[in-house]
Amino acid sequence: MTMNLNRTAKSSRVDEIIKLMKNRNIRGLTRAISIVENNEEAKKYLLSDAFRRGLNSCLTVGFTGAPGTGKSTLINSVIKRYRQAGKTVGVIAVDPTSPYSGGAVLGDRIRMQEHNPDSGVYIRSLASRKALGGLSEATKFALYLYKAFVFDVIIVETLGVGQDEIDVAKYVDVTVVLLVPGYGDTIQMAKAGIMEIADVFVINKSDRPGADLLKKQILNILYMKPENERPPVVNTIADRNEGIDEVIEAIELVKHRSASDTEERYHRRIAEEIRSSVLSQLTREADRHLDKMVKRVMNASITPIEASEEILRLLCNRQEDPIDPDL
Ligand SMILES: Nc1nc2c(ncn2[C@@H]2O[C@H](COP(=O)(O)OP(=O)(O)O)[C@@H](O)[C@H]2O)c(=O)[nH]1
Ligand SMILES: [Mg+2]
Repeated sequence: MTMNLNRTAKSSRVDEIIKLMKNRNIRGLTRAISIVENNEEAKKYLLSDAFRRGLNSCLTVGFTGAPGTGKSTLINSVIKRYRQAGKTVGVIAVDPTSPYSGGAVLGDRIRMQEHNPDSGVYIRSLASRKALGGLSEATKFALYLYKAFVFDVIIVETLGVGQDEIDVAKYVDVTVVLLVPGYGDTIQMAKAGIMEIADVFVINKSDRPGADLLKKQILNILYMKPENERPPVVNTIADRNEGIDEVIEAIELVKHRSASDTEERYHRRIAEEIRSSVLSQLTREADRHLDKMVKRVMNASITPIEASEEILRLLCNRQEDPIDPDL
């Protein structure tokens, strides 16, 4: 009885959020993101609804680069330009310290600077607590929700360290990589696999010495790519609003480059989503057996490999409706 009541309460809450989202009431988006962040059970209904209704016509752009390269500053300038063109903009800031508000208080995770939702801009930073699947999964889910809410442009600012950048690049249409002169960046990015994910290179802080040299180095590396696949390289001085139109033009150019590429990317993205969903569910299920198995390995009754095989057997036997492999 109690169970049923709970379930009814839960689904009416989900329905209400979905309704708010459909009416483009920002409270719906805010609540949906909180549910996803807290990893509540209701998240799967919200995400499935968001995926069904989400528009692929929203342009999604990731801004990535080491901390301090000027991502937040550049994004602020880009937002202003898009607003001047009458476009709505949603921003997902994975870095909670991003200065999108003059008076931003750390811990106040909903920030709207000179931008606020009534003005067509919504900015939210994601909690950086460790979630299953990492921050990139939270980002991906937030992207679903933003697309369902519908913005003309959706911007993701990543933290600028580690694997998350490369993961996030899979979920956005265009990845903009920021570099600044004088840090030996070319070597760093070659190491981090950044060259592969960049659709546009921005050399920010071009007021500093070495900007031209860095541009030359990047162009040299890109020279090997066919011209129609070569990422544009743009110089900017973000805190003076210089080069912003060129950044937007470069983003548009990449977005419209080739329909077949877009199709292929979409295919890869869906494959990745299915796989990561399968893996995270499997991980969750497998974790339930871990303690028991660790003990058995420590008692020397089985080896870790045998333990993993036994867990897989347990998971397979749980399956109630085996799917016909020929289907
Ligand atoms: N000299 C110079 N400083 C800049 C430029 N763009 C941003 N900054 C400064 O660089 C610092 C880091 O910028 P921020 O946008 O927070 O970097 P993020 O960590 O990549 O988001 C701030 O103090 C900015 O004012 C630029 O083009 N030239
Ligand atoms: Mg920032």
